[in-house]
Amino acid sequence: MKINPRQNFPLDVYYQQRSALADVAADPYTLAIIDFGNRSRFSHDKRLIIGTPALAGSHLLEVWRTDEIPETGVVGEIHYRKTPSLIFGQILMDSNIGRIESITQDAYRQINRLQQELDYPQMIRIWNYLSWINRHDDGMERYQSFCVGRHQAIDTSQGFESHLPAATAVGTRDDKVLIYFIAAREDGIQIENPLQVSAFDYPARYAPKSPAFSRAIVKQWGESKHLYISGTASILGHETRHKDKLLEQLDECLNNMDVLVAEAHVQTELGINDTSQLTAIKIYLLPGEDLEAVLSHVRKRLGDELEVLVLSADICRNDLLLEIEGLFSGKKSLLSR
Ligand code: 3EB
Repeated sequence: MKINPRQNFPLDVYYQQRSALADVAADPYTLAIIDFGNRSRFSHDKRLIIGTPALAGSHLLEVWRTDEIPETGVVGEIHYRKTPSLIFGQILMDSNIGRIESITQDAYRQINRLQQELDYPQMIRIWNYLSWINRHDDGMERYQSFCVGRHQAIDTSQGFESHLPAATAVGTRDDKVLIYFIAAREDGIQIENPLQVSAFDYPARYAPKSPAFSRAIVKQWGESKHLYISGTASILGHETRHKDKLLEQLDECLNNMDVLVAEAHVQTELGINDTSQLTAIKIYLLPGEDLEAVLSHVRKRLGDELEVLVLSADICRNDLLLEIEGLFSGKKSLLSR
């Protein structure tokens, strides 16, 4: 099995057939391999297995590759690989050791310390996979406890809202808290959605401390630009739309993503116009919802060019049936140049 030719950028993200795993894992330039399964765990072959099982796209691996051989290390509970321009880190904690708030606070403090010590101060993109996200502990939904813990741990000095990473926060049905991220020496460009209240400005009823993330980030990696779209839901303003209506929620997510891609293009000359031109999307779908209906609607709307993964997950508001994140890793604009 031949693996894709390397592009000489500080970071390249692409999808590869699962049958190429051995080659990808043996490639010294591989930073990480993202895979999905029943339980969150680290694997010895550079795979990070996320406890949101793949309902569609299970033949694919997401591969992160660099232009310099990364150096591996462990600080506290964080396992990382770094190059001179970026650091990829992952932390896996047991959700039963305490409250989600304190676990989150601990994880984010460790991440923050790592960033300071190794000098990668800019968080670019972060994923949070939380055990039973809709469960109530201490009179609060776990997602809300997560928001409080995160808020306590991050730097909230003047103007911090304009430097927040793109993020995903969804629920698994295992007993883990898994967080992984990419941080850099230099900042990305924040993209917000004019149709949505910025999450960091949400009213307090969604969480006592506001969700600390940007709607999307454009990051320049050498000559290449990436777009990272946060988990995007059927939310207008700050309110959920189309309760209990799966395909209407799907359309609202995709509309929000189209707006973010268009904003990103206007602000950064990204070179793509809408969601169909992204490299890949990950659809987090509530268990029991109609997978085939989602897939056929997505293909009808977006065509066949982009990779579509559908992952089984709980969504942070219990009136949401799905949430979608997006990635553009620069390939198509390069090919069309
Ligand atoms: C939303 O728009 C949906 O708290 O890090 C999406 C992505 C959501 C990230 C987070 C939450 C987070 O509010 C929820």
